[in-house]
Amino acid sequence: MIQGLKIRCVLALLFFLVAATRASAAAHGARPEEFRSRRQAYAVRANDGVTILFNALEEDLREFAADKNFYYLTGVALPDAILVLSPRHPQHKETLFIPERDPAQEKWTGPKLAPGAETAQQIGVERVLALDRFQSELTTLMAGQRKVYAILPARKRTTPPSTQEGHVSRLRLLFPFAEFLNAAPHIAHLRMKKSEAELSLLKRAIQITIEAHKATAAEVADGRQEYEVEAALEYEFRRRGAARPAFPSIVGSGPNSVILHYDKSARQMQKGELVVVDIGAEFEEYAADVTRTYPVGGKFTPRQREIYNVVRSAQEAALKEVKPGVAPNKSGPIHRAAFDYIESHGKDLKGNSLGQYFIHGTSHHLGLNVHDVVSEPGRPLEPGMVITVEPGIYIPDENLGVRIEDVVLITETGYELLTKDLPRTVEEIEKLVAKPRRP
Ligand SMILES: [Mn+2]
Repeated sequence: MIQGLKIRCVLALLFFLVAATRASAAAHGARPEEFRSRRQAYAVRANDGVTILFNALEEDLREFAADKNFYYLTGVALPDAILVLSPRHPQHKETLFIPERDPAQEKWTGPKLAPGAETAQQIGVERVLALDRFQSELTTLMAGQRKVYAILPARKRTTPPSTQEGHVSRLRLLFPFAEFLNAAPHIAHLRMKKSEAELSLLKRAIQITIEAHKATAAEVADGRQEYEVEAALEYEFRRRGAARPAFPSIVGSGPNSVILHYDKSARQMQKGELVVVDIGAEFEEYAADVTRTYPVGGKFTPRQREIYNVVRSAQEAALKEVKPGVAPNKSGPIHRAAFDYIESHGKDLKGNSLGQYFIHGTSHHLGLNVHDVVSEPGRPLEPGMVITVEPGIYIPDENLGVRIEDVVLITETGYELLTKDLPRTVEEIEKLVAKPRRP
């Protein structure tokens, strides 16, 4: 009996260890093998050249964050790192270049990964070499190749050039005879469909955002400042494990409720106003994006209720159109349904229809970026894609703005509402705001 018990204990311990390991792998989302398979899937699309990706970050970022394309293919956010994919090279298909460790610097900023086999093993990349070998190795990896895939600037050039542009111009000098092609749409093509591991991170970011909405709605009170609501929301993000807000939080009351991207949060709220709260937590690089509109003081006026319900029904009409095969852009049926509903219900103070006050699109993709990448405009939805559905009406003459934004995962037959745990009806919203708030 004792022996058996011991074995059972050992088995239980083993099981626990296995479970714990799996849990921690799950907690960190995708494992190295998944990042490797993403690189392989990418290389199939861009197999006629060498891809060079910089983990390039722009100066205006508050803290170091990953370049999302770079992160998507590597799972690491290492400053100054460069990934080279060379599918046609006889030996080396993937090489990551990272800076050598700097013990003096590490006293300030903590230990870093070192170039070498150990790091390669750990992150699952074939080779990890020191950054100062980049130029000489690249010449070898490029041998016989004419095409270079890199992230080419999407919009017109900025002055001074972005970090990414600077890197790419130096590459052009290095390989004056190469043909430069854009890697971005190929990575975007893959990024648009989320894997199970990605969905678990995205759902976590969304759940944190929902909890923040619920915990903070009661802060929307007469005489309070918008920044108090913002602070409470971001406190809830961080204490639930989010790294940061995925974008500047929008808390816009009264006249600010009609400004789509108002992010100053510097106004005192007054009873009888509406507040648009458009927020998203970032969890392990994945962004949520969920909007609710709350009445200050806890009661919608009859007019606010009327407009709110037009937006809510427009959202329902839009959701009915969400399924594989439709384009989620402004010319597709999702936006059309939302717009048509708004255009045909309710009036402004002059008796005009309300379509003119719905000035943005209904949907965007959501993922590593809050407005996630698209490989080509109007690409139809497929199972595994994640989009927002967010109609709104903004009437400046009435200081009346309403936006309701939810997130859906496209399934084989339609969609799954990922934000179902956050109330949307007038009555539920009023109840949330009326909850006792912290002193
Ligand atoms: Mn949005």
